[in-house]
Amino acid sequence: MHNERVSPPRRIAHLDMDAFFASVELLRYPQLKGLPVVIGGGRRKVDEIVRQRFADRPLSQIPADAFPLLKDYVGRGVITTATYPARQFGVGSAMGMMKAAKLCPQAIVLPVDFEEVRRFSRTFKAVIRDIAPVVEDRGIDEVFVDFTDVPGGQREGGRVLARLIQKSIFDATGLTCSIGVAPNKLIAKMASEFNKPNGISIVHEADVQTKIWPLAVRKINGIGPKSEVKLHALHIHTIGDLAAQSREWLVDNFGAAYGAWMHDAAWGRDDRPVVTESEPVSMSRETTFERDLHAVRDRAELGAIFTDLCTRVAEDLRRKGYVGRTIGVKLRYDDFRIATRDQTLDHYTDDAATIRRAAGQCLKRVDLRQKLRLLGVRVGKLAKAGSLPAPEAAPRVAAEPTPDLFHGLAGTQDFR
Ligand code: TTP
Ligand code: MG
Ligand code: MG
Repeated sequence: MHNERVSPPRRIAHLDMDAFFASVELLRYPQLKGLPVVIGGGRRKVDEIVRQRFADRPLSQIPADAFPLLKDYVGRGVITTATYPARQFGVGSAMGMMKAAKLCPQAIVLPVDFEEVRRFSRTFKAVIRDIAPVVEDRGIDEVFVDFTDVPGGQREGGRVLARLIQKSIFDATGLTCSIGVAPNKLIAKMASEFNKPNGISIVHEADVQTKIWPLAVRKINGIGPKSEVKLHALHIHTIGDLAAQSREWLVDNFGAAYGAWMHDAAWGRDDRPVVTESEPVSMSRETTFERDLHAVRDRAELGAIFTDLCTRVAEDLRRKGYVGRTIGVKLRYDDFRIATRDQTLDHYTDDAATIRRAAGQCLKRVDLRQKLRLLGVRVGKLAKAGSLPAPEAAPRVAAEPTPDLFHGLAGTQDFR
């Protein structure tokens, strides 16, 4: 046949920003480049003091030795991320700050600036969309991009386009990222980590044995800590070990769907398309307290935090243009047990008072005798704010007081 069209092979990129929250801070404080810096602690108070002390000069002129250090940190915060120089000391995401201080006492501690981080997140994604339109949002600092039909997207397996995107993001923001380009999302996601930071990694189907099989099973996005434990118990450690098992055996041990998926994943098979507009399923805010709090003895403090969480979820909804119908709470007790409760309303809302009232009702259904470490508020069953017929769109609640547990603060006067 003379007019048979051969479609180009699928080339999917996964792009992930390098040490994202920390890198955003380094744009503000370039004098800290090359130093170990960790993001954590949660409040801007610390560096506000530094800023006030040096109010006479630009931020970039504040001496590096004026910033707070990890060794002086006292509290229960965890590290959100760390610069690559800090990672050399074994410090990284999710590690307790006091523990990290033992590994790298000289690291500088900065709080996260969510507004700034979100601003850069939007900017780098817009830069990518200008170059390659098929982009799937995968969170604050990462995306999948379909290179297949983008002009130049096939050159050198995608390396040429990846380089262009890297350079364009750097020119627009001063931030670096790492990109993996592969036949599918599953492999691209792993590949973007191969040459971090500021790296590009190209993987072809024929490279699966050499580049993917030596990796730990946990590197497959979708194999979590529980499955890892079970696989280890079965003497399966690498992806290659997994690929060596028959599909039937995996199905017997892990169930029809998961077992078959694991087998495909180990062989690098994944047909999922890059989905351009992914709608969020829910929005939530949660906070871990500086010290454990008790529902009665710390009523005022808990109530204030609770109100603040509801207010912030409501702000998130409005900023992103969503309304939701299921309101939920999440608690973590001092022994780390988690409790969640939710309630579905008969209308959609993005109203802080409505959310607080429903969340307050959920709280009544959990045991509050034990001290709490964490409190969270979630709004689910989302819909686009403009997409609903009139009666569905939320009636705002009347200004009647809200009876609930932290009653010292209940009521609408809490809303500023
Ligand atoms: P990651 O992309 O996982 O990490 P990173 O960008 O800091 O570093 P890397 O170069 O290895 O990609 O996460 C992106 C941001 O998300 C990170 O900067 C901070 C935030 N984050 C958390 O808030 N909590 C977490 O547990 C993790 C892992 C990240
Ligand atoms: Mg990242
Ligand atoms: Mg990431």
